[in-house]
Amino acid sequence: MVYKPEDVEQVRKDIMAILKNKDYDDGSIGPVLVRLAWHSSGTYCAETKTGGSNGAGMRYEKEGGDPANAGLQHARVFLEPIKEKHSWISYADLWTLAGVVAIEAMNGPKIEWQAGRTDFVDDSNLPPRGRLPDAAQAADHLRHIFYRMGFNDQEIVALSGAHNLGRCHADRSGFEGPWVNNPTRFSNQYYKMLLKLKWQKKELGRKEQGAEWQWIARVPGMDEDDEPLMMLPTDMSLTQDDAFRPWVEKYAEDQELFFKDFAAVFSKLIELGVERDETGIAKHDGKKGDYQAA
Ligand code: ZEM
Repeated sequence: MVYKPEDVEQVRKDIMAILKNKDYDDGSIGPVLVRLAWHSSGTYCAETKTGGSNGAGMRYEKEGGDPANAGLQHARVFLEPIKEKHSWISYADLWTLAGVVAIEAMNGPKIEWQAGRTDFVDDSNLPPRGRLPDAAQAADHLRHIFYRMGFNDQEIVALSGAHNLGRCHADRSGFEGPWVNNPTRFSNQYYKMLLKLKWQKKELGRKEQGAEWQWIARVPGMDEDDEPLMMLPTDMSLTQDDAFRPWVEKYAEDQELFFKDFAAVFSKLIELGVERDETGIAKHDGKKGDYQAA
């Protein structure tokens, strides 16, 4: 056993205690913690067995300072007092656990989480930039990125349902606004909104950030002055692709199915590349791998 169960329980409680924050975004740091867990894992390449949550490479500028990770320093700073209090836990374990605890606390499903990641990486063996998805693109790009990690079409649509949570920030990604009306409560609203609302293109003109335009819509009853809901070009591509769309429809209809599939795929995401030895510690031999093959 890597950690004592009662110690992990205490970390979970300490994460729960910092989630509500009235001065931050929509009143919760939960969404940005979920994004931290995802970006720490989403660098994985199944072919070269490089990247993934083991190692916590975002501690280094080369990965942490990647424009794709803009804003995640806030999540890491929020977790720092917990790391200081429980210095035995690795950052790699803490960041993935925080995502899981946040989803559960925001009314989402229970997600299986296992310990054992280590902070073995340093500046010399980080995955290259460019492995995370680019929101300005479409279905082909999503397949290119997520197939590399070992996901299929159904899993891509299920994972995208995390956009029920949180928002885009003009000063981070260049996109702006929340996907749903209550972005701190996990649900299948994202899929419902994708199918139900009348989406219109809005020019953003943030070319240097790769955010030239996005989709916006208002739910009936919303004022012209209210902040509209938004969708990224990649979000909308899920409704425009023949293999993705049936899953959007299923998840919009059946929240229970979405929760079940999301729990499975999120735990698969945070396990990518984490192979444990007989003591439960994640191995990293050979993980220095071929980082040329991004
Ligand atoms: Zn996101 N995501 N994401 N995502 N994401 C953003 C925010 C959040 C994409 C993407 O470009 C963006 C997944 C998949 C994909 C979350 C979770 C997960 C933002 C806004 C962008 C631009 C960042 C900002 O400005 O702060 C793309 C293209 C994806 C491909 C499908 C997956 C998978 C996720 C988890 C399972 C979350 C929770 C947020 C909200 C963060 C926050 O700060 O509120």
